[in-house]
Amino acid sequence: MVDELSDTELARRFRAGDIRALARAISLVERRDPSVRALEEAPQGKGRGAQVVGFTGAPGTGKSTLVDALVALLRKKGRSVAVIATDPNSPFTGGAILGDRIRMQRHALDPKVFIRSMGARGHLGGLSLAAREAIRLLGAFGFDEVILETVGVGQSELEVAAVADTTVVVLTPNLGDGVQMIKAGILEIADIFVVNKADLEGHQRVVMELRGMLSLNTPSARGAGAQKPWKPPIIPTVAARQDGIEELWVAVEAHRKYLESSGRARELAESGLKDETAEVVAELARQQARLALGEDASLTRDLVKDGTPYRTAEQILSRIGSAGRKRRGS
Ligand SMILES: Nc1nc2c(ncn2[C@@H]2O[C@H](COP(=O)(O)OP(=O)(O)OP(=O)(O)O)[C@@H](O)[C@H]2O)c(=O)[nH]1
Ligand SMILES: [Mg+2]
Repeated sequence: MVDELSDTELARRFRAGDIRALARAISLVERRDPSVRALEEAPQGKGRGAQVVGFTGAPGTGKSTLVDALVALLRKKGRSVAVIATDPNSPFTGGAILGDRIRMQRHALDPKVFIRSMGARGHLGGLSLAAREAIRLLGAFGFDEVILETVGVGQSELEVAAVADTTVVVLTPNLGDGVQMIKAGILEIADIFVVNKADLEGHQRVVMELRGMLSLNTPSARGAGAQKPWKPPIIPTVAARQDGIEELWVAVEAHRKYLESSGRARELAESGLKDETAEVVAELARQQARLALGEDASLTRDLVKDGTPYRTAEQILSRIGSAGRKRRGS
């Protein structure tokens, strides 16, 4: 069983391209098991890091149908694809539970397609930390493309945008009353808009309203510098009939070119690593704090007596600091 593998055996199988070792490694990432770090530090070598396209939008807008069609297109182009579907409302992970959210069963037997669902509730930082690490593993494993699908509720759109290189926001005609359906903040995070279900009445109106909103939106934050800022294109699709998927992919590739030529790609990589590091620090500190509060009765006594979490927190942080200095021998 892959479940009982030693760390080194897991790493060996991972590097040999065993898909079950990859699945196992992602489970470890989700469980925040530190033994997976060895894999990240010694990746397979062929992975240059995969490009990540994130899809977000209200429930039922057709994200999974779009992703399924895009996977088919990418496979025709000979690219390998990993899909991570996250459900911000679900604490569950694994394959089956999100099955009805994922309409990609036809790719199940293709070894160049990897589909995985991840629950996000309960993670510090929502989905982002586990997703970032999973993406790094997928890149190291050798996948060319990673697609992230997340239902746009609460903060999840922002989290997708923080992790993806290209963020696709999916809208549909039947979402409610015009402009109001577009949540605040969406304009800022979308690199590409898809108006799916273009077979339904009202899709023209959505496109026009969106165009109007985009022309009002000053794109200064998006692409400072000498180059023209990126202007998010609006792509109508009928995902159910695979219409518009080529156009969508052309837009993704154009956005990637823009990221490279404007220097945004480097900035994004850097800020992604910084965000992730800050989250890891928070996670490690939280573990240490729980440990200290569990073991040190005097700490807890003072805390309860004074009711001053900040002071206790500072004590704990300074202990972590001095333990680190001791370990480094300084
Ligand atoms: N008319 C029409 N229906 C579509 C189109 N694309 C998808 N649908 C339907 O819309 C419904 C929802 O599709 P999904 O792909 O599951 O949507 P989703 O955004 O992934 O849904 P959640 O993951 O639950 O948020 C399904 O019944 C699809 O068949 C389209 O282009 N036109
Ligand atoms: Mg879905």
